[in-house]
Formats: sequence, C-alpha cells, structure tokens
Amino acid sequence: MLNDVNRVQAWFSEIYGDIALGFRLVAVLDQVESAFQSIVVVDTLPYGKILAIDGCVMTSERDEFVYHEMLVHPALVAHSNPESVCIIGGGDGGTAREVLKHPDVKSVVVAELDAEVVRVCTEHFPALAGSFSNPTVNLVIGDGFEFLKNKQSAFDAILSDSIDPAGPGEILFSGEFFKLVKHALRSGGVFVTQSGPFWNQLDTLRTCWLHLSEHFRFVRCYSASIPTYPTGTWCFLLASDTVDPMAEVDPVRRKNIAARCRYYTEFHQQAAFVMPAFVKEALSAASSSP
Ligand code: SPD
Repeated sequence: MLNDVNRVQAWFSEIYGDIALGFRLVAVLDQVESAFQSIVVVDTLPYGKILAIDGCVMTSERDEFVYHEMLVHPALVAHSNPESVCIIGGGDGGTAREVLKHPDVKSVVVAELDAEVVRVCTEHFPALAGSFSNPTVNLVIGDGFEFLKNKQSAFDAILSDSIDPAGPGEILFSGEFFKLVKHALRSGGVFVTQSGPFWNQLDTLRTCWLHLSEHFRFVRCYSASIPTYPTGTWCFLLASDTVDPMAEVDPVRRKNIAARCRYYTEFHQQAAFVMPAFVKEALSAASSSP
C-alpha cells in the first residue's frame, strides 16, 4: 500500500511505444530546446544524472560505462592496429573516452550534430565529456552523414553513437549511410552501430543487417545489458570485410582492455555475440551468419 510520501513522488519516464520506463526523480537540472532536439538532464534516485534527448534516455551516470565500453571495445580489440577512429554522434564524450584506452589510436574525430549536447554534457557529465580536452580528439560540430560524404579510405574504425532511428537519427540507419561508411573506411576497417533492442526493434535490426550485408563480408550482432534503455537489452551490429570479431582475437589485447573496463571482459569478445535463437532466425535471411 502506498504511503503519503510515495503518492507525491515524481518520476521521469521514457515512453517507448507501449512501454514506459520510469526512474524516481530527484530534480530537473537542465532543459534546452536546441535547433535540432529537446535536451533534458534529470537527477534520479536509481541511476544518478540522466541525459535524455527527445524524451529518450541517452546515458546515465551509473550505467553509461556498459554502452560506451560495448560500442567500442569488441571492434577496436578485434582490429589489429586502429590508428584513426571516427565517431558519428557521441556528443557526450563517453565513446571517445573508451576509444582513448586503445594505445594504437593516434586520432579520434567526433562528428556531433548538436553543439548544445556537448555543452550540456560538459557541464553535467564531466566524466564523459572530459575526453574532449584530450589533444587526440578533434570535435567537429556538424551533420555526421554530410561529414562522411567527403571521406575516402580515411578511418580504421567508424563508430555510430547515434540517437534512435527517428528524426535526425533516422538516416544513420539507412543503406545510404552504410555505403558512405564503407567508402570512408580504410582497407581492413571496422564499423559498429548501436541498433536498438531485439525485443521491440527486430525489424530495424534486420533491415540494418541486410543493408550492411550488401557492403561487408562479415556482419555480426551482439548485445549488452543496459538497464536504462527500454527492455534492458541493447544490440550492436559490427561490420567489416576482414575483421571477424569472434575469430582469433589476440588474447593480450583483450586482457589489456578488459583490465581497464567495468563491463567488457576478455570473454565478451565471444559471449556477447551469442544471440537468442529467435534473433538468429530473424537475421538468417542475410548473407553472413548472425
Ligand atoms: N534509446 C537510446 C539509444 C541511445 C544510443 N546512443 C546513446 C548515446 C550515448 N553516448
């Protein structure tokens, strides 16, 4: 039974289709209408500060490490020498922070659409946005799709740290975008994109899989447990012509990175890629095995 205190407590909720994911609210810390989207920072009891864009949770202080480690490390550990890395989106800085853990990396460019995201994260999420002050990181404010248009064989790894596939984020899940990615990658390069939950976005996952399979020899799906994202299980797609992340990946590289992580372990290089049978089946129409 609810007591009076519980009755007046407020919640921050993400509405995701027919699902609502709620967090007990402590305070609203920031609210901005940028030229592109609505940006909110709230403080919550279970996950500390949360950044939400257009009502969707992007990151939280307490579980951000899962998403950022898992977007970056399976690909960069598998690549034998990732010197030049491009992040599309990534305006909170968390992905760049993880990329910088790789000693081979000589340059990181972050192409973020919205300067307001960077400003808000610099103020409220210094543990993430602090990466922008590293001299290896070059922050470019502009459209990621346009940014990649002029790039030919420029990067060893491209990481799409996007918002959900709606509004300004939609194009980052298109076949057109994946074609640009292919041209912008050096030979031996690797691409990763966040690709939503398999429970509610299996169609998006499958469509991205099929598009990527048109351009890359290996397309692999993996997942991570992210409690602040709808359904709690989030997928990623990794694509490359030469890098199979599940093949013999140097155990020393795996261990060295795992030693600096809180979620990624050397075993995730295999285990994270084990997908449930129904997801495997949904992806099986594509050209390489899920
Ligand atoms: N539904 C949320 C998906 C958000 C993925 N990108 C988050 C950006 C964090 N760097």
